[in-house]
Amino acid sequence: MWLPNTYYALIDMHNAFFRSSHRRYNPLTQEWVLVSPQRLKRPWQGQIETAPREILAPYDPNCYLCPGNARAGGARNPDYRDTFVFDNDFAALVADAPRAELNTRDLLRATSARGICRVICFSPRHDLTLPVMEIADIRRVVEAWCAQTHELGKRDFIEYVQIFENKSAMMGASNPHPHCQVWATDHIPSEPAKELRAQATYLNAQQTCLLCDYLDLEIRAAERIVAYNDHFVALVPFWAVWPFETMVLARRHIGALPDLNDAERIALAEIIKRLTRIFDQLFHATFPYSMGFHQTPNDGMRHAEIHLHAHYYPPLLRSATIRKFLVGYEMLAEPQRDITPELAAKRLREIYKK
Ligand code: H2U
Ligand code: ZN
Repeated sequence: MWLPNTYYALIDMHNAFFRSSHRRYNPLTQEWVLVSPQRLKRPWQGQIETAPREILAPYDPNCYLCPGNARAGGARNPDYRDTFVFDNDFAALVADAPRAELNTRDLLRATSARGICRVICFSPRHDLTLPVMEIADIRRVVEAWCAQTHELGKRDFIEYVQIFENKSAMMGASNPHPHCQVWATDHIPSEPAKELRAQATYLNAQQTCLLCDYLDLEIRAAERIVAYNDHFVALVPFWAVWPFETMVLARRHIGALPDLNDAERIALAEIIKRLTRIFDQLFHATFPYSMGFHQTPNDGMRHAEIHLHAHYYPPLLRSATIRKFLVGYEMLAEPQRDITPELAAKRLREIYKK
């Protein structure tokens, strides 16, 4: 079936085209995803399994993130009251790595990588998670993200500050104590670099921002929006790979976390609480994900193309125990999904309404 160029019109998601196998394009990565909605003959009628929530104590004497406890590196945490930031004792990047550039016929290439890795504890409470924290306390976490971005970003050798959170053991988090990581590097890593290239190409061609335009289309279509407030929108992107993948976009065209004004910092805290609550209610369990922000590099260039956003990549598919793996066809050929992004967004949105 041939589809007309839909640049000015919104595409009709109820078209037969979208009920059968098709590919969707991710303009941020310039990659494709295979969507197979016909494989979902009876969506969501299967049994929903629930995993019992782990009951945690507010303080765990064996936790290396709890206040007053010793860490593996030998340091002892202070008796902190809200957020706490420390240098990762097992940093993936070091600031004094030897500098070199190796290249043999463009086939064997290596370059030095220097950086600073930190851990941010969200709360002194071992048993809290973002969805149950107060908005005022999540706002302190937002402040820590802004402050770390600013502080590490202004170091002369740092070009990019990546903030990310691995939530739950399924995603590789080493500890349930609420925390995230910051890796600041002397280079722009591959994922943000890919997105920056695509955003710059779009800006050059259209003279407008890719994500401003995308957000405008999504607000008008309304089919993939999960939650919103005055300053942020959470949506399942048209090109989502993970079943309940979500993006949080700033409504204003800003590039970096420190650019957020007071109202936006509160709004970011609010939408994070709302989205993570929706996630936890979906399968009545702690919802695992990896999330992180993409923001302006600190390489001294202007970067008018970058629009601040967060990606949430959750692996769960049908229940708290059934997860999606990117294997087989996805490793060898292209990512694939069954449930459409529209259906995923509807399920998430309806949880909020309840
Ligand atoms: P993850 O849960 O996402 O793995 O983050 C925890 C980080 O905490 C991890 O990178 C660090 C690990 O290196 N860590 C310390 O810095 N000190 C410790 O005592 C244990 C863990
Ligand atoms: Zn703890």
